[in-house]
Amino acid sequence: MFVKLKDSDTIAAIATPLGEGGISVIRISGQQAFAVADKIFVGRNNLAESPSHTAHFGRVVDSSGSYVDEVVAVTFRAPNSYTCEDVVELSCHGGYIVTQKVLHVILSAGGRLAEPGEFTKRAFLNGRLDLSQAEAVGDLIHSQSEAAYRSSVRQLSGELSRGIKGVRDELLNLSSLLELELDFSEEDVEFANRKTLEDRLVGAIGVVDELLASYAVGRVYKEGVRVTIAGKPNAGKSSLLNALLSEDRAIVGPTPGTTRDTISESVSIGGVLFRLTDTAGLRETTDIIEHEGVRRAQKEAEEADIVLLVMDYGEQYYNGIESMYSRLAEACDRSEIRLIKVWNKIDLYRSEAPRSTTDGNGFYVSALLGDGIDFLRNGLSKMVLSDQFNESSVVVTNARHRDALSRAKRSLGLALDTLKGGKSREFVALDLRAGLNALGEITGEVTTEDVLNNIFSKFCIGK
Ligand SMILES: Nc1nc2c(ncn2[C@@H]2O[C@H](COP(=O)(O)OP(=O)(O)OP(=O)(O)O)[C@@H](O)[C@H]2O)c(=O)[nH]1
Ligand SMILES: [Mg+2]
Repeated sequence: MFVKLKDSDTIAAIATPLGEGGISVIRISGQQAFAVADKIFVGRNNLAESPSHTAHFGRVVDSSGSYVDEVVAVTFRAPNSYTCEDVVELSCHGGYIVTQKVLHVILSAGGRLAEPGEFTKRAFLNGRLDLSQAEAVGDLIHSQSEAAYRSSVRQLSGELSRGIKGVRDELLNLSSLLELELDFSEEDVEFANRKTLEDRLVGAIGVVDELLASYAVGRVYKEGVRVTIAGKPNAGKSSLLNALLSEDRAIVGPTPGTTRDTISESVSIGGVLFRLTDTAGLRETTDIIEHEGVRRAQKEAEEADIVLLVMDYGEQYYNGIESMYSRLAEACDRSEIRLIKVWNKIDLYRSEAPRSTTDGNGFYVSALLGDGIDFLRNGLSKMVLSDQFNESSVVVTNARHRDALSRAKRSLGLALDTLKGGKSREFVALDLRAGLNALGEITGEVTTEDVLNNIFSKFCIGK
């Protein structure tokens, strides 16, 4: 599949966030970038005649020559720019109205307003970035934790691309050997030893498998860990949420049933983003609204990575706690969710509560006073970090990439089966191609306009 460059329009957009600030940057890119900029820029030098990578002080004027703002224009000549096209960046005063005015003047002078992500899309179409790197730019901008930041920087540097390229090159070799054989099929020659072919295919599937497996960690890096706080009414779930967030986010109250809906907040612990959800207490209820709250609580728990089961420490010997725990444990087990017991209100049971803040039976905290909370925080981040791959392994963080890898794995598996079954080489070659194409989708060697639009429409305008 071939994607053509959409057009040769010269595009412009505000590249900095809207609002008040020291400066705002407006970016112009395309064949006419210098011509458009020179129509509105009055300075000592003509920009079109200035060398690349130079800064010029001047004024922006509208078509009637009226003063709009004082700016610094920076020139970038193709291909040495973000988009690989001619680019002029104007730094004007950072204010909502002034920035809009400068942009408006540029658009009147022949620029077109850029679509979301269009600058990065052009960088991709012009070959400066591959698709997974372009996606990393978006991830980098959106990253909300140290882990998300680190994984997007690594992807931007081309780490995933290199991993994919390694397998693709290997498969391309195999594929061309097979296709060569097909060309000579009359003579029934074998260019590649079957066993070697099989081994190399198994090796490639292994690499794809490893990349697929890394998604479990990659998703956590990018989207955070979903933690549901569950437990009986009044156990102190909302208090625990507040303690973990270090703010009074959820309403806490002495009457059971205080929380009726779910409340979610994010917090970064040990560089990893955790999405904490407080839920309504788990019990059978007759109140319709609370009943709905409980239903949502159960649903939240099903979609979590970790469930914190909050229990009043004093209730440990009472009936019901164990059966609630085992019911939840069964459900969590089925869905591979980690269930952690948090015994709360230890301040009320000083004489009997264990001295350590954690043991095999869970964590011991006082959500009210903050005792043991740091320990629980540490425990949560360690749990996730111990799942991590080592720093040097390539991590897949994007669902689109995971999907492409799964399809590649399926096709390569079929190719291997066919090869082992001694069936026709045509089929092996066909499946191998399908696998190659699926891998090519990740880096964008194989792509469609729809896929690109879908990816870049999620970017902001100006990126
Ligand atoms: N002494 C003590 N009281 C606590 C502690 N944690 C919570 N409480 C109190 O227990 C009561 C219930 O706390 P919440 O945080 O609202 O409990 P919840 O589990 O969210 O309750 P529901 O939303 O009704 O299910 C409040 O009066 C809290 O102040 C604690 O560690 N020690
Ligand atoms: Mg509550």
